[in-house]
Amino acid sequence: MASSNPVLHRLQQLRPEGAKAFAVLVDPDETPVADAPKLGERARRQGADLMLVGGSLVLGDALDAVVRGLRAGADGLPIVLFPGSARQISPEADAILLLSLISGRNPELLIGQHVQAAMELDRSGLEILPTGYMLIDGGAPTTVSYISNTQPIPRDKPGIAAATALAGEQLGLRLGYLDAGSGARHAIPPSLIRSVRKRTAQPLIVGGGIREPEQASAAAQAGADVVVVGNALESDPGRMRALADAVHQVGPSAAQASPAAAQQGNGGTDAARPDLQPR
Ligand code: 1GP
Repeated sequence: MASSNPVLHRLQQLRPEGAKAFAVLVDPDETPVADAPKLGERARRQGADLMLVGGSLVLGDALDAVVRGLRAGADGLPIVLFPGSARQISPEADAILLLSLISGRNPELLIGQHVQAAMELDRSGLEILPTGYMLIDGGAPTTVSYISNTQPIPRDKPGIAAATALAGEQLGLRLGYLDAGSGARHAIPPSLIRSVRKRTAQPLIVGGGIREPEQASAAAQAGADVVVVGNALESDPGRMRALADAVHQVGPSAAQASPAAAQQGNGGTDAARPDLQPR
């Protein structure tokens, strides 16, 4: 029987399988609608396992059209909304990260926006992924810390990050997301990821300031189940394959990860790519 929460179900399977996923973040304001199918196709071909769509400040009204375009090109890759506000809901996506900004103390982002969005979300048919969202200091103020009017967790305080993530899990949130913010000067230190990973069982998403395959690999090795890259791909889409491979190589060997993929003759590390397609 098909799971009623297919995306969550697959994300929860990553850790027991020892597999790692690579997510491409798409900012709908930076993506012309006409380019979306090409972008979706590139993500599919170059090793992405899912696409996140959103931004702290989405000013345009092309969200539905961008998601439709991505879907046309991405051919089955899950498309998950990563909203900066209650206005960023599109029933065209598969799922939505319902973010509680648990590193901050801004009630709007802990419950206020959620109340505003609740009825629309209920009607949307989107799979809802309740997520403990934690901003970690990335070395300079980012759009998200400014817009959210919250202070990030200091990058040298892994204990605070671990306790915050654990509190989120105890509150019933299903995913954790450690974010240094888009375009962060420094990615999140592996030691901080490791301490959160040690204290929590929920799937852990990590992003912000990851530009090089070595950084993506370090985040996955430290315990990220999903590694997210946005900015670096906007400026250089050509590096997608290397980033995806770096993440997948941290997972199990190709044959263990996906015998089906190996049989289909997918070359290289594509065989180690987890199957995150909704089913
Ligand atoms: C930001 O985690 C994401 O919310 C990705 O960050 O754009 O810096 O890759 P980058």
